[in-house]
Amino acid sequence: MRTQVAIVGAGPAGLTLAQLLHVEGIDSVVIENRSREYVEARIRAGVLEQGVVDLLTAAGVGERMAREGLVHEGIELQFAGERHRIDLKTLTSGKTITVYGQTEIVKDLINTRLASGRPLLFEVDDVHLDGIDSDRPCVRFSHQGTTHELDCDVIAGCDGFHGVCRPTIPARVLRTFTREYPFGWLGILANVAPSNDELIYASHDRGFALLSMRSPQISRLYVQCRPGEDIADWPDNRIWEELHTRLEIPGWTLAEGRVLEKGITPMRSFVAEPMRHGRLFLTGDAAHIVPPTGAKGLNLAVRDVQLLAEALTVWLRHGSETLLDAYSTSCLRRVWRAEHFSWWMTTMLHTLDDGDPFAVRLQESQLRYVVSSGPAATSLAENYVGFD
Ligand code: RFL
Ligand code: PHB
Repeated sequence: MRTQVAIVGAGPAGLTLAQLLHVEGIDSVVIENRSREYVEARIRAGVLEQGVVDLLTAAGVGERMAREGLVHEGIELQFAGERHRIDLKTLTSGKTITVYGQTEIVKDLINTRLASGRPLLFEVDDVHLDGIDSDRPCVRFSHQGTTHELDCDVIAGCDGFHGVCRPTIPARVLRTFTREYPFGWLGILANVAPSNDELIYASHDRGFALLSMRSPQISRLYVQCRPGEDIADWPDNRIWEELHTRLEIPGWTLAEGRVLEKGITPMRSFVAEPMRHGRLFLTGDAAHIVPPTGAKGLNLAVRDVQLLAEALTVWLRHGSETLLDAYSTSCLRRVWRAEHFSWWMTTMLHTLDDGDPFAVRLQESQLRYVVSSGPAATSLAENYVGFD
């Protein structure tokens, strides 16, 4: 087998890259180690920056998103029992965010890919990269009992944090930066209309809570928990009790519904530099992780592949490597902005394990500053809606 771009991983990064390349008439093969059903059911992100919505729309995958996505013009920050609206649209000269599940984006991208007739292989095994230091890289894998060698011009490592691409880069050239947080998020999907029109990020002395949504009928809710907790210790009534305590304010109650899905996510920050080695280009979670508090992970993944698709198009058409050479540096600039913003939102909103009273007062002061100072609110807003 031979292609121009071998894409490892059919998450948002790999599938979006495949579509952007297809629009430019560039060949790719996408290989994914999980099943289509698994990939389409994995509940994760929900908030899209406007620039990401615009990119997906321009790439021809925005039709259902335009119909079903919920455009939000603001978010709410809650602390000390009071809610404060951050008017994203006004503070950013008209930018908004769209609430549309990652599962739905992935389904739309898979349908579009299959309709294009270009290859997308699920349930591949034994993926190995060869020759990333040479100009003849190759991906070996097995699929339905047959082993394959996929020769290509470049490999896009879009295989997430636990993938095989990043570990292929020699340790001596890769520098990694990590921060583990002493808490996790327990998330549920519930069959109930969202109790609020906009997202609520709540700081509470029992821990952070977030009200989000997937549609006018489905709520997505999170509570801060301890890292590595067993989900079995969280029966539904315990989750609802914490959500009521942390989210409710006088005159506002949280409606309950049947829990459709629940899971615990650890919280970490991680960056690998550089995002390129030879003919291997890392994208999305394969290169960086942010804690979900800033809603940046999926957005960063799409922004990476936007740059990569542009760089590959110029190189494959005209032979110029300038953009490819700039890829890692250009991505990392945006990545570190998002890393800082996500860390800042996380430390401002979560209860820290040691309950250090000095840190608690600093958090309160920071929250009051954000909701009472125009420039501070604008800083949050411009980071939240994303930079173009
Ligand atoms: P993915 O989605 O992990 O996809 C990688 C794909 O590669 C496959 N794979 C392999 N394929 C072939 N061979 C191998 N050896 C392979 N190893 C792995 C995997 O099966 C998978 O299909 O990475 P990608 O594409 O970079 O996308 C990143 C996003 O998924 C991630 O950043 C976001 O979900 C993070 N995130 C959020 N991001 C936002 O922008 N806004 C949000 O509101 C938001 N909320 C969240 C989140 C992530 C969460 N969790 C569960 C981590 C909320 C949560 C709870
Ligand atoms: C979500 O809807 O899953 C969501 C929303 C905002 C976040 C993280 C997750 O910051």
